[in-house]
Amino acid sequence: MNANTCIQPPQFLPLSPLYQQNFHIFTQKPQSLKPTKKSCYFSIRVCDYSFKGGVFRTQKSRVKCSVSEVEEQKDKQQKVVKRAYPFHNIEPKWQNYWEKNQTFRTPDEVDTSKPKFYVLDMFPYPSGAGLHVGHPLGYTATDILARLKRMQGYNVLHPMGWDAFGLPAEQYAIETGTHPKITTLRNINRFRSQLKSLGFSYDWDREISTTEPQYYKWTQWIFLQLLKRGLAYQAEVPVNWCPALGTVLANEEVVDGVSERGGHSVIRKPMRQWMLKITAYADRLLEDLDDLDWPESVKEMQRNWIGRSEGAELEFCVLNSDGKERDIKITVYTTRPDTVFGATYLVVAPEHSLLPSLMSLSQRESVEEYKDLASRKSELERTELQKEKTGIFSGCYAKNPANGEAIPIWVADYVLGSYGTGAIMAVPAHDTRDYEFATKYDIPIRWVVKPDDDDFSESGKAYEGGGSILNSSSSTSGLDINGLHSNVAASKVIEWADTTGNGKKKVNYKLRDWLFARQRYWGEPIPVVFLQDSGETAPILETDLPLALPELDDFTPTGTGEPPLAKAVSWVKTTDPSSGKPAMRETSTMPQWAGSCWYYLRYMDPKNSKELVDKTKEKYWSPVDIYVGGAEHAVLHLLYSRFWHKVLYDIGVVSTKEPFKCVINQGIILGEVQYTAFKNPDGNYVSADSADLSGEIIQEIIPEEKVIKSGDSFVLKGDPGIRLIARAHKMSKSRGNVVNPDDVVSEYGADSLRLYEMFMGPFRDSKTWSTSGIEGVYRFLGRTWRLIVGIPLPDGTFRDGTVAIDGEPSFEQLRSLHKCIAKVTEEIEGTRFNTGISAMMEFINAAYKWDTLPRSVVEEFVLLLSPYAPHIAEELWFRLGHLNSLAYEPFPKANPDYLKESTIVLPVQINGKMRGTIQIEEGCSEEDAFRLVSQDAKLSKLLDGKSIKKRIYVPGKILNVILGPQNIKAGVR
Ligand code: ANZ
Repeated sequence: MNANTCIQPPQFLPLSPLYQQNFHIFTQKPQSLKPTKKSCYFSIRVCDYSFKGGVFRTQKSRVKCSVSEVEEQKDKQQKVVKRAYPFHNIEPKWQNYWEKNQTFRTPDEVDTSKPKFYVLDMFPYPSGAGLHVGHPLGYTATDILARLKRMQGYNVLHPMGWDAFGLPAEQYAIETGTHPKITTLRNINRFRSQLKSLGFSYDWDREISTTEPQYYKWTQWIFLQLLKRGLAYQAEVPVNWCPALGTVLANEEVVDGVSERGGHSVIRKPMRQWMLKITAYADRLLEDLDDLDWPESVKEMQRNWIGRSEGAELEFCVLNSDGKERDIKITVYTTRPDTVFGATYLVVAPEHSLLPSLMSLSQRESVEEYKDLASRKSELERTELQKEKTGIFSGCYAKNPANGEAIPIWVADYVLGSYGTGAIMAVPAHDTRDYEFATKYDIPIRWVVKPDDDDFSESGKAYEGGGSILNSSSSTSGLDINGLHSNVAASKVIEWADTTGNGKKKVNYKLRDWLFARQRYWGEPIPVVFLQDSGETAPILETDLPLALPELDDFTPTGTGEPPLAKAVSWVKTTDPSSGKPAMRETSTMPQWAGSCWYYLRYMDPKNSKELVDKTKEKYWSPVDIYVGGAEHAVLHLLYSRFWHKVLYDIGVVSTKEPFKCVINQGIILGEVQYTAFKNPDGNYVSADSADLSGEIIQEIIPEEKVIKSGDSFVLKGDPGIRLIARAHKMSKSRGNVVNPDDVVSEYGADSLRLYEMFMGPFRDSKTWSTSGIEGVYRFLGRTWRLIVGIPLPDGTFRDGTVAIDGEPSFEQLRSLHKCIAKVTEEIEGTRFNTGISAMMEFINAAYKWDTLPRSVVEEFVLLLSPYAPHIAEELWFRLGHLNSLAYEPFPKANPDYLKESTIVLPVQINGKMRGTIQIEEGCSEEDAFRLVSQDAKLSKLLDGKSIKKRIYVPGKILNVILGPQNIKAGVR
């Protein structure tokens, strides 16, 4: 490279778009220019840059510039002047360096004697909107951990990929005809380049996408293993069917019972679907939760979702119109067998299989009508406690086995067909839903449980607790539980039911089998065929995987309820691979959850064409040590992947029972706080506490600069009597409060964005975005830069090296440093990233007061900063004279000698002037303090060979050494 070439344009130029162009920049400050009188042009000194052969060539000359050109340049330079440090040069430089040098590549074969650390982000769905500021929150945290662990000598696995099948790309295809593959690829490219611009240390060689056939080959393979073990089966299940659109809709496409697109009515219609038997793993999924280092709230949500309940199934014989027993029995599931004498009616769900044989002729029409109505409601709507209960009498009775009473059988949608047995014995005295229902339809209420601690009174609501049993004895059935406590009574009823053939003990789960099919195009094809003659199901051969998604131009619904894949006629028509008989392919695809169930395994061995993951690699890297993502995945994603992982464990593919040792949920980032003032219709402000919000009132958004804090409230600066409402909202396009990370990066740099997101507050909490907050961390980085590199030169640029010196650090400097090391390390390891940053800020504040900046101290600090702000840290490291990246430098270790709190930093003066400090123990004598001064490398030099006139010592506060007069002349000042 010769003298007038450089790899990059000068640092005060705008970034990338200019990289490929030739241009000139002013070397004369436009602010200082005055136009020549005779023309409207300026004659100005410039430096010409041309981009050739990958380098910029420079040549100095003079050009004529128009007024507007000069104005534009003034604007640019003003912006440049505002930059606290040249992040716009540093960041792309180090991103290129890392990429070129494959700095973060985790080799396929690692030294397995070293400890491992697998830190994983929940991989994103690459939406068309690009990255939002919520993404970098989790990604920065994992990146800090990954960088720390690399520096601590671990082999680190830190990958990224794309959960790229899904509805939006398909809907976009329906609207525009653009193939989902194209949209997905475009979005992935955008996400990737945005992530790279934030300097995350991912091993990009391990990138995966769930939509790649080489990836979904293994998703399909897992499905075949499930099928082989009877864990995948087909069943008739209700789906959201929209007759007007002629398609099945996903739950998220149905809003308030109508289709999101077009507002057409949607009904629940049974269709043959693939199901996965997750219920077979319910107990293990529950038990193994206990040992996981996960948020308690997430574990509790999973426990509730699995919803294990212990109770009994009891049989109620159906009676015919003259009261005789028919040979149909209704089995109910109850968790309160102790209340059986209080069962005054039965309820069957509208979809109960026995209902057709129960309805009396006179009730048939109304029951059918009711069934139709119920089919339009979601399960959530049906079970909502506040909703008024509805139902219809079936026209038929059953016998309560405990007391022989004939009780009516009702049909009501608050009982779900999919839980328990789809039928209940209703005990209105002790179940709120039954109480409301019985009161509405005038059904008898019989109290059978008396609370222990209360005077019993038949109050206007159900009593749901336990107590002693009353009204519960029958000579016909031989069952008598009167006076027993609920628990004992329940066991006795189960025992009685068991011996008399009226029922048995039963454990139930809320967890249902997983509906594993979508009537969609953009998903993994299910690798089975149906024989044309028998309709029998046959798996495709494992050697034929992947079963690739066929190309399709038309993604619109078929109108018949058949999935869009049915349109790929030549693909659908096939032969059974084992018998050679004609067969049809399955046209439903897998749900979006499928690909994300096991991706963490593929990262361990992403290119293996023979196995899902190599056993040795899996054994080394499993389990994921830290998994970070949003709390919205607390249940489904985490439960589904735990289920698949356990199946893979059972078949020997993985070596651990659980996939994720530790899960952390990052908080959400809300938009900037908005201040609202209220005005009367006459236009005068009214305080928020006195505003009548139900009356006519005008709301006005007040800009931040017109607001001040007063106590716990916010008030108008101009009129502190007017209290405002301060509220942060979820970021959304419609509110216009979305912050785009690209804008933040171009204005403040990626390091500031990373640092700010970590500094906003505790990692797990919700936080509000604040522009002044990002300016704060940006200033901190600027201060750090200026401390180490020095102040800018007159033209705004910085020198190449640093201002650090090679001298020995003082005790005080080492103490500041080691306190900072201890705090930063402890806080990163405890994922309290915000307080780690505060410690670094304190260090920089302290360092600004020092006379010297010893290199050894600065270098350690730069290493400490590097996981948080890697670009600036790499550049400082480079300027401190290191040729290689700091990514694998040993992370500093705190020396406990410098952390002792019983020691005091004693300022030392010589002839009344501050010359340094020494570290003394509390209660240290003057003699000992002076001895430490004479042993201190820097201070002892100032005393060398000098006579001492006197010493002034204020214990624990100061030591002043006064030298004889001849020494003053000698210039010890
Ligand atoms: C009689 C009874 C008396 C009940 C009482 C409760 C209190 P968990 O804990 O959720 O399992 N139930 C059973 N199957 C149902 C279904 N398919 N749809 C709606 N409700 C159903 O709750 C079990 C209880 O929920 C069962 O115990 C049953 O009502 C009701 F004082 O039976 B119980």
